[in-house]
Parts: sequence; structure tokens; C-alpha cells
Amino acid sequence: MPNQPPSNQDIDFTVMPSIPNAPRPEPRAEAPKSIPPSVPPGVMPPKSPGPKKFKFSPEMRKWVAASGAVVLILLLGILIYYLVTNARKNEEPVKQTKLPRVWLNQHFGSESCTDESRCSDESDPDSDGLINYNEFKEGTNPNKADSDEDGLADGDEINIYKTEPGLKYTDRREIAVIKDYNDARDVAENYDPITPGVKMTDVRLRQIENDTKTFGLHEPTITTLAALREKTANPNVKTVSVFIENDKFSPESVVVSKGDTVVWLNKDAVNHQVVYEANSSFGGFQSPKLEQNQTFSFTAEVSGKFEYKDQLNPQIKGTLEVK
Ligand SMILES: [Ca+2]
Ligand SMILES: [Ca+2]
Ligand SMILES: [Ca+2]
Ligand SMILES: [Ca+2]
Repeated sequence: MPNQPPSNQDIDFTVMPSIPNAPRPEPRAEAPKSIPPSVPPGVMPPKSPGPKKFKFSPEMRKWVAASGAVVLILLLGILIYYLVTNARKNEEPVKQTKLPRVWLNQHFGSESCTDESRCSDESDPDSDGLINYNEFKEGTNPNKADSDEDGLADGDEINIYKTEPGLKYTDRREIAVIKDYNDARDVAENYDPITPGVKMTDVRLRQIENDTKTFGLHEPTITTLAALREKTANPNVKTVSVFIENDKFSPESVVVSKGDTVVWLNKDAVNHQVVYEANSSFGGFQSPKLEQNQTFSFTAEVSGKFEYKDQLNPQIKGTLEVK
């Protein structure tokens, strides 16, 4: 039925009037639905591969494993080192020293002591019976057993003989210097260096005997006293003095017997040094540089006539004849 209005029945079915020749809307593209692959029942579906992962090659795995091992060993090493050093620190606490740094540096070459057997307060590196702290207090040399070169060890002078470890003649009299009656000779001959010119009393001898038992004697005391006492036992030996005065030996010539001792005493303000150079038959002798009032003694054991001189002033000459 043309030109007739659409019946109600028709309107029910027509939502949008169709436009002739209008472009048909493209069917909306739908995302393709993933269709799960058909999996046989009872089998787990394979996992989705996900984002691509970095894979180590076997060589790289080895390298990484080796590096890890090295780092682990290093860490272990550090841990062990730390534990061990900490344990040591706990075992050996740093000892406090009463010795001044300057003194330590002067005698041991360092302001702090690293070798406890040498430079601690209590050690006695020169074995003279005097610990370092007492060497410091007495002003003696911690590396020299007989600081004043009188034949007695520093510790024995302090603890046993009560003489001065820094003074060769505790007696202090000029006659003692001239005759070279140093502390060891006094002791060997039972004269008391602390009571000049007087023999040891019984009380003093007992004190020395008791202190010797307590502290013991040290070198060079033992050797010195033995040699001096042996000489004392032979009354024929004598001591001859030669002065060095006004740049001359006085007397210029001395004659002694074997076993006698010659003592040179420098009375000049300038230094002198007595020297007889060694030759084939005789070992020679040489004093240290003698300052004013210093002595040098020499015991003649070989007979002969020896022309000696002053090393510092070779024109000063003397003769020693030993019969
Ligand atoms: Ca000492
Ligand atoms: Ca000493
Ligand atoms: Ca001494
Ligand atoms: Ca002394």
C-alpha cells in the first residue's frame, strides 16, 4: 500500500530511518578474542612467555660465581682479621710508660716503645741490674752496663755498693783521680768509696754481702773485681802515674815491670789521646780522647820499649819501657 502512513506495527520495527546511499557504518572492530588453545584434559596449559628475560651465558655464570666467591673470601678475611686483632688488643692492653718520649727517642730511636723487651719501663736491655725506669731516674745509659766506665755495672753501684753510677770516682778526692782509685779499685781493695780514704766497716761489708745475695752481681763488675783482686794478691805490682801537662808527658820516660799499671792523667784544658800503634809483637794501646782530669790506665804485660805519642798532638811523645 503506497503513500499510506506506516502502521503502528511498522514503527515498532523501525528504530532509525534508513538513509538511502548513506555509507554503512563499518562494523566496529572487535579485539580478537584470544582463544585458549585446545588442551587435552589433565594437562596444565603452558604459561605465557611474558616479557623476554636476560639470559646468562654459561661463561658469564662461571665468572659471576667466581667473583662472588672472591668477594665472600675477602669479606671472611676482613672479618677474621678484625676478630683476631681485636682479640690481641684485649689480650695485650697498651702499657702506660713513665719514660719521657725524648728519653725513649734518645736511647731507642723512637718516641714510643714497640719492643717491650728493650724499651719498656721494666726491661733491662744492658743487663746491668737496673731497669730502664731507674736508668732514667739515675741519668745512666740504658744501653751501657757501666755508664761511667769505672768497672762496676750501673745496677751494682746503685743496689749494692751505693756508689754513683755516673761518677768514676765516688771518692771525689783528687788523689783518687791521680792514682786512678776508681769505684771498682776501692771496692776490690776494701776501701769505701763513700767514706774517702777509709776502709770498709764490718757493717758495710755485711750490707754489701746481703745486697749481693738479693740482687746478684752483673758484668762488668764480676770480671773487673776478679782481675783487680788477683792483681792485689801480687804485692809486687805497682801503679805509675804520668801527667799530661803543658803539652808534655811528665815524666816523658817511665820504666815499669811486667804487670805494673801506668795511669795517664790529663791536667791540660785541651784534649789529649795516648796512643801506641800496634806492631807485630805488641797489640798497642789507645786511650779515648781525654778531657781535663780524665785518666787512662794500661797494664803492661809485654816487655819492650814503646815510643808512644799523643794522637791529637803527634809532636808530644813519651817512652814506656817494660822490663
Ligand atoms: Ca739497665
Ligand atoms: Ca745502664
Ligand atoms: Ca759504673
Ligand atoms: Ca761509679
